[in-house]
Amino acid sequence: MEKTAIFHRPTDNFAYLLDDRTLQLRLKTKKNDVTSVSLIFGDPYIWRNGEWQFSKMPMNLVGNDGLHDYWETEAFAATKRLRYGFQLTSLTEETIYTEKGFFDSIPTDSDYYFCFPYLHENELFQAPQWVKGTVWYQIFPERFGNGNPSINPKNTKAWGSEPPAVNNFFGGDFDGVTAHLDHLTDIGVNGIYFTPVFEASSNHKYDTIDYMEIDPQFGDADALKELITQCHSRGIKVMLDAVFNHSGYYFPPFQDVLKNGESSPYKDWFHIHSFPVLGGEKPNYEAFGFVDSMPKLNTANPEVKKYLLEVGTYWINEFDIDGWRLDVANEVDQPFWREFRKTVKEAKPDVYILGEIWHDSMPWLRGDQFDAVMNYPFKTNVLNLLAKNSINSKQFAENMSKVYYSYPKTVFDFTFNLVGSHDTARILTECNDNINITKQVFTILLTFMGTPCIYYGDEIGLTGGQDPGCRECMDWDENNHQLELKNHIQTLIALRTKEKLLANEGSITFVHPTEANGIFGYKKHNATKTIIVLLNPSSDEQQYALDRDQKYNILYSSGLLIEGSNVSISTEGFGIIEYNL
Ligand code: ARE
Repeated sequence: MEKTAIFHRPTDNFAYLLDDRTLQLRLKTKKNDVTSVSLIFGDPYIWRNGEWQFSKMPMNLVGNDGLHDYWETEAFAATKRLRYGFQLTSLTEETIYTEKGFFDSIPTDSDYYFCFPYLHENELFQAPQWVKGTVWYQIFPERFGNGNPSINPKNTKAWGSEPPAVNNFFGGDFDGVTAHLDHLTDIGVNGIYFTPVFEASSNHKYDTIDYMEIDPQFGDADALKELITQCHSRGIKVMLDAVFNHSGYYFPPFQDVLKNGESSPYKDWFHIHSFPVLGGEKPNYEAFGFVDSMPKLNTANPEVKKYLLEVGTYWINEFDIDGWRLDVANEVDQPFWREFRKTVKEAKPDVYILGEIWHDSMPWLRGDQFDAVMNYPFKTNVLNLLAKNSINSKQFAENMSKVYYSYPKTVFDFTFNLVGSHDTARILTECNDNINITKQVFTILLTFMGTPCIYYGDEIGLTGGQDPGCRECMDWDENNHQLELKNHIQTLIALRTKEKLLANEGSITFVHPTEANGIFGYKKHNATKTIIVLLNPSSDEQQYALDRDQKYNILYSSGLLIEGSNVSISTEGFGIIEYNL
């Protein structure tokens, strides 16, 4: 047995509450090494005749990431206290794994074991429940709809008359969004995530001038209130973007520092290395990257903190927004986010907090900071397989498993999945304009665990490369829409809305392909049924054997045929199949 590969820790993705008496436990072992695992567990204080009293139960092998197997079980802690260890068996060996190391026989003293001292209900990871039923739609407001030309910024170009550039403006605004809410209802989305809307000089508005004001090119407070009211009456939630890592160059406190140098009362609002303050390619102050027009805010400074926390509650209290997306979230100090969470949840207990983090985000998802992060590893994996062909479906299943098992299930249920955004090339462009492959991508996005987000225009087949190419004007001429893609997305959203297992109910296990680029997918299951999502990424027709003796019902498919228990899927096809009816 490869003991160096065996790992558990009584926290994070390895041990977490499902409710106040149930702990989900995971163990990692070398792939194909251990043949069975049992959990040894009990209350540390229950002893008889000088021996600790424990129970034993088998753990399930639930997945693998190519290097490791993952074992899982749910331990019921009647007294809310738990000590536990693992009994592992391989073809040649048996061992007991505890906090104190490996043993040949079961230690009889509870002190040896992993310790989960007490299951406190308030330590259960809790994100707003409504998010589970949400399909987000991301809007870059400068480019969605121009509903009020009278507030166009200077030099506004005719809508869509030229490609999006770093500095051009097309006059998108709130009225333009309000006017097109039917489009959102028609697709079936029920949440809007707006990139920044506060006063700023650029077209993307990530360079805030005033966090308490709407940018005049988007409208006034009444226009935003009207938009939010109309969204709410249609059951659409609204999330705004909080850019707290840095301000814009024209943020008055930064201008004051530029003007008054060391004597500015705002000098500690930023991270200034020396005076006079100098911008350029390597500014002498901290910034977002080295972008001198985005000076980094000192979020540990009590005055900055107070100001930004007020911003956090102001838009909730005055505009009734439902969520905050936090820009460059991992470069802001975590104590600040802890206070942010407390403050905004006091203002609105079910407000949603989404961090923008592209990497492993466990530290921010322990219940005291964010409800979710933007799942860019999901996007990378889906695109590497289907669009770029840089991994095969076996690696896809392994990579996805690795991401999935690196979070508690309770956290992953809320992950924010995306396949493109204002920071990436458009999905259809990534898929070389291949509609079938783009349909496969959306099949995964809209049936996977987590909350999906569609970037405006992707549903009608807009194209474009990296920023700024991916920020073109929404095309409102239906003759230009890719209806096949739009219908596909509508169908999947409708299916997801009707069938909760396709959204975030139940559990997921991955279908690992038998061949390098064979059929892959995942099963979503609860106590009564299983739904299996299968995709063929290869350039040949492929077969997959369903479990025998089941009655199958195809919910939605393309290029799929079932004969007996054998599924054939043509190239670029997919299937969503339900069984155990
Ligand atoms: C502008 C131009 C670009 C040019 C850039 C450099 O448009 O063409 O390349 O300047 O000078 C905003 C605007 C951008 C703007 C940028 C700077 O939207 O258009 O770029 O400001 O002025 C990392 C961060 C992540 C960040 C991305 C972009 O971790 O937080 O980079 N995303 C947010 C927003 C952006 C926004 C900003 C931050 C700044 O969503 O829209 O940009 O407020 C990896 C790394 C990630 C990295 C990612 C992308 O995989 O792991 O950490 O994200 O690549 O680069």
